[in-house]
Amino acid sequence: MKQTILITGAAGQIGANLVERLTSKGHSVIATDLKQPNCENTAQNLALNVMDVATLQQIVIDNDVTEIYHLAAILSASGEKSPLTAWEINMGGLLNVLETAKRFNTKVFWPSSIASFGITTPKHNTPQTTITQPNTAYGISKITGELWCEYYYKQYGVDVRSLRFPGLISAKGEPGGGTTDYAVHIFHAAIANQDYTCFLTDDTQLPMLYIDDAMDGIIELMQADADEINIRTSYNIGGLSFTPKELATELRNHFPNLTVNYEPDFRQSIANTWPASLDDSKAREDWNWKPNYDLKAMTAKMVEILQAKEEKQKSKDLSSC
Ligand code: AKB
Repeated sequence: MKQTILITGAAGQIGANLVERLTSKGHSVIATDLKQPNCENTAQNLALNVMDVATLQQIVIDNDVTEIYHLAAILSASGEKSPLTAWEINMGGLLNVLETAKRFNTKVFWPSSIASFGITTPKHNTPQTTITQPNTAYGISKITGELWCEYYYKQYGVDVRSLRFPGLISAKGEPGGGTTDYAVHIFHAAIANQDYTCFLTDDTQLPMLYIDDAMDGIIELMQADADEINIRTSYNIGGLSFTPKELATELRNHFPNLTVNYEPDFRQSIANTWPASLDDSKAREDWNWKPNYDLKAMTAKMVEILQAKEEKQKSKDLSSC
């Protein structure tokens, strides 16, 4: 069924890909971001500060919005630089969206993160329900957000659904301010024939997911019957799990001369508190979650897309000479 969908944070990594996926499915999409985004095939592109609940609600009223995908957030590394701002934006934005959903009966998607876990959480095959004592401001906002989602569902019947995303790898939409961003940056360096300096150690194993799998996960979760959704905090979803060294080795199958140096910075201490891999069996059981990309397939796809983009840019540059 055709939905009227409001996306916040539409210019970000998840947003840019989700706008494309949802418009291609024929939905009417209103793309919003702090600065007016420039997304293609949308009904509207609007500037929206998620802290401004009046404007948020006016957009919902004016357009009869049926679903909100609330993606605007400050990620882990940026959050450690300004913890209180991360808390205000991440929590304030989510509560504004949940209040709006309660008032106007809209369905909500909100991404949580592996940052909801902490150093006391079992690191390997991290269970769905386990110790959640996050060590970052971003993580505190994510685990609290999960509890608010469940609260709004139980108290007010708000149909809010969520996934705990690992690091996302995409050729479109740059990640910004995260700890897993290295896994995208390294591709750009390889394509440009440059050395790459990684801000994590070579053996830091983290869960990751290719963007097409992440998009499938969102769409499948949102399309599932409400009675199949047994978790109203947030579902673990896993796909890949690798170290920078393993990714570099796979990339060398495409770029044999790639050199990677390792200079861990403050992001290392964030990564050290996160899981290495996730148990996503609840998502598999409840709504048939199944990722399609392994490390080899993801790397080949990223290289194919980025090389095609580069070729296109080169011929554009040539024709404008
Ligand atoms: C980050 O690195 O902050 C994000 C995340 C795992 O939530 N990509």
